[in-house]
Amino acid sequence: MACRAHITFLAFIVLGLLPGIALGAEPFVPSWIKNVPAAKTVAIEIVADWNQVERYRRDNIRTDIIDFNGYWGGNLTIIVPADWSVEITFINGSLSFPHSLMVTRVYAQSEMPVKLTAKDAIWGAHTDPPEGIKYKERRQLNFVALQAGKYFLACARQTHLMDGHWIGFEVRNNLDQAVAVVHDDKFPQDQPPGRP
Ligand SMILES: [Cu+2]
Repeated sequence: MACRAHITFLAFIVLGLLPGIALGAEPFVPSWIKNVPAAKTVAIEIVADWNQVERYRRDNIRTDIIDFNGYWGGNLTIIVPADWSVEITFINGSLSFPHSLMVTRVYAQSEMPVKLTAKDAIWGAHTDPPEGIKYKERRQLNFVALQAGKYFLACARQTHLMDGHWIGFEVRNNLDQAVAVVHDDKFPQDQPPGRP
């Protein structure tokens, strides 16, 4: 009897720990997402090559990873409520390359176009010009998240989509605020974390 109670107790401990174990996949609201539920609006700030700057600062080394707020290749997904207005401030933080931002459909790696063009933009949502803006330039990208579903936020510069310059974007019904989810299985542990 004492043994069974002990096992039950252990089971409670294990169950209690599970949310902690899964913490990396928990939705969270990072500092760069500001929700205004009363206005059904979310303001999002995205810096291209945020981590390139961070890597230079830490190690003075160059990497081939191009990112949005330190995330790339779908290792982060931004999820916004359906019908909300999305106001993205896009800033190019790259010392090396022009970058842009575009809402697109989901692409498997094998079907990614060599280069995205304006007609690939869902709801016409892309920064101008699609070829990219220069270091420290910024653009405002405003659109309404009209249709629930899964999308990409991708860079339309040259081969950047194929090179991993994209993150997940999802529009979801019955969600009370915009959140982000980090996919730890796609995030190498030797890389510095993304923008908190
Ligand atoms: Cu890019």
